[in-house]
Amino acid sequence: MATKRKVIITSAVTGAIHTPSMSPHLPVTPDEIAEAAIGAARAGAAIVHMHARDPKDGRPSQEPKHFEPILTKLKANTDAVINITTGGSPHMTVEERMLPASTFKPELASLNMGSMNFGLYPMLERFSEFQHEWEREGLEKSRDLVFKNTFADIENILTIGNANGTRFEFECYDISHLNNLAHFHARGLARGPLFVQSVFGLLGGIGGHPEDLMHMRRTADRLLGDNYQWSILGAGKNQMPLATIGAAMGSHVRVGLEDSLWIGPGQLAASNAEQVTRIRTILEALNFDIATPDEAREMLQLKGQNNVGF
Ligand code: KMH
Ligand code: ZN
Repeated sequence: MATKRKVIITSAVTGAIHTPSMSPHLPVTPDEIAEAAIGAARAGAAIVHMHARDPKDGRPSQEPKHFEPILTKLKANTDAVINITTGGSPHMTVEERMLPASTFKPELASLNMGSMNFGLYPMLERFSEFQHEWEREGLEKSRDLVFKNTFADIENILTIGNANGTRFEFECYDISHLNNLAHFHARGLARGPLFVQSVFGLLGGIGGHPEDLMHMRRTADRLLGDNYQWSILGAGKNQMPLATIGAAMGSHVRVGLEDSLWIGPGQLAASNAEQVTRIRTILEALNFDIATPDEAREMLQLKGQNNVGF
């Protein structure tokens, strides 16, 4: 009997790109963030990609004390794979950014594969009213900001992750990032199966055109051969169309309010779960199965949720 391909859905729950004033549905407190992730997992996300915020004013935070209540609640209420960010926010130092993943030793952590411009300031044209001054300031400062991910930074994060048995979601925002990943793979520091999250449509990275996706795919095939599992993250309005094209070509998918606040033109998503349900419906209509957390663990060779540090 023919078997259906299993697609891993990742939901990126709160992130650092969007700010609390941009959507009333963006989770901010530890409890809201955990509930949003649990909802996404129940809707079909095998992986939840986690950032934390300071509940005082919703500012992105990499302080372990802000992650701990979220992680504890998630572990008690879902078997989803927990993926902790090492990207944090581009405004933070790499040392700050690494702290939650090195403290909590998750099954999976994100790893950004190159330094880049990270232009969020165009959002100032769409959002003018902010509850907190840090929101406007952060967007404004992104005109003159380098998201720093040098070879030394990447090597550091890989070394810590490898020692803790943490595997990585390799976030590749451009073709050069695939070259960097192939370099670390050849050195034995990035270990397969490589989970390649190709990111489209962020200002500073590759665009969000289907041709960009094709070019990423061809290049990843050429550089990484059979050593990778491919996933698609389209930012903003690219989210659902690129996930659909990618899935039809063999990819896994990532959705979530971190990467887009929207469910349709001019329509805010009411929750992370709503976006997961939308892509799940599309995937099932394409005759794919949705991978369970344990199936994702097997595909990505993860260490298991009993072997984390929380
Ligand atoms: N929102 C993504 C485009 C990270 O957490 O390491 C960036 C991201 C970075 O996910
Ligand atoms: Zn993230």
